[in-house]
Amino acid sequence: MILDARPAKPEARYLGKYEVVFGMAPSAAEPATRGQDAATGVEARPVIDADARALRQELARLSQRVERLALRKPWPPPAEAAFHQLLDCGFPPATAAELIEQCGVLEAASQAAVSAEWLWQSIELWLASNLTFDSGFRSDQAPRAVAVVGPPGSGKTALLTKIAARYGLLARRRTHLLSIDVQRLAAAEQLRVAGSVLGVGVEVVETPAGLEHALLDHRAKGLVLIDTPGFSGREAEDSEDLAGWLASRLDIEVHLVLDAAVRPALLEQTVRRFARFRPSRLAFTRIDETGGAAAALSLALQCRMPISFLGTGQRMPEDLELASAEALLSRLGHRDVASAAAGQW
Ligand SMILES: Nc1nc2c(ncn2[C@@H]2O[C@H](COP(=O)(O)OP(=O)(O)OP(=O)(O)O)[C@@H](O)[C@H]2O)c(=O)[nH]1
Ligand SMILES: [Mg+2]
Repeated sequence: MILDARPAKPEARYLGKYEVVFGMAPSAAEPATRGQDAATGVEARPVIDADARALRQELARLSQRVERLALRKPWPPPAEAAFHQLLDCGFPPATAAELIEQCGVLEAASQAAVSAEWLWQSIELWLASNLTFDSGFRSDQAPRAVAVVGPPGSGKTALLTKIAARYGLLARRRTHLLSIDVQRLAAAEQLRVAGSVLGVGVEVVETPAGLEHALLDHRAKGLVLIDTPGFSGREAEDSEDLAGWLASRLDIEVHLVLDAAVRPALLEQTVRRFARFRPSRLAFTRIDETGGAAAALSLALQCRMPISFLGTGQRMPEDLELASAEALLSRLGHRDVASAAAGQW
């Protein structure tokens, strides 16, 4: 994964234009030290091979991107300045470069009269028209069943309870909460507490078959919300049944819940890891924390998936927003960055 990527400092420019730090995730390296599975004594080589293959593919993809960046011709000064401001807002270098190249500012930027304001408006316009925002709850035909999936601690349960309050309770829809998180007792307990505060039924099941039965039992409900455990990279096997079942249930809207404060390269990896669940939407939490909007915008651009909700704090249900271009762009902080840099142009 990329740990850091930024334009090289002046004193290191002789080495290259960009400084990129790569790292190997501990999950990929750990089985190699064990060598054998402790329980079975079987060599753990297939896992290592799979991890190494994934790592090689990841490195090849990343080096292509870095090469593209390093080989690019310098742009006219206003476009270069906008590129560096996008980096300052938290966009990864590859996405920032893609934005400058695609949003149509390059030709105009070669004319001396182009203003910083005009450049930013063009970038904003391009972003707004190339991203999709869709919670599934805008129309009267709200989804009947919604599931949240994602890595541990990304804010799934909090998001689900906010949806239950806003689109269940306040919208006067009969709502039921389901959880398939039986290993972590605290997780089910968290949902039970939320259910009792909201006055909404909560049921904890152990298997996808249990979910199937519960959905049948509650078919008369207007909204059924399904919470799932946070699966880390090492738990791919544990999540297989659930992933297969959710992928096959086209009537359930699956939202991949991501912590927007996480490094963009890690978020991209997570999206690939959760592709097996066939999520149809991305929801971003911790947007209230710094740098979240750029990560969310750039990830949605990369994986071309609609953004549904934004978690903007810990209060329930106030800190839930429908995702929109305005909501994310207003949190980029780029106006401040641009006005700070205006003197240089
Ligand atoms: N600041 C902030 N905190 C949030 C937000 N969403 C969730 N949190 C906090 O993040 C922590 C984890 O949230 P959970 O909803 O329990 O996360 P989870 O994905 O269900 O966690 P697991 O079930 O353990 O995988 C809690 O303390 C939440 O209050 C958000 O939008 N902003
Ligand atoms: Mg949870």
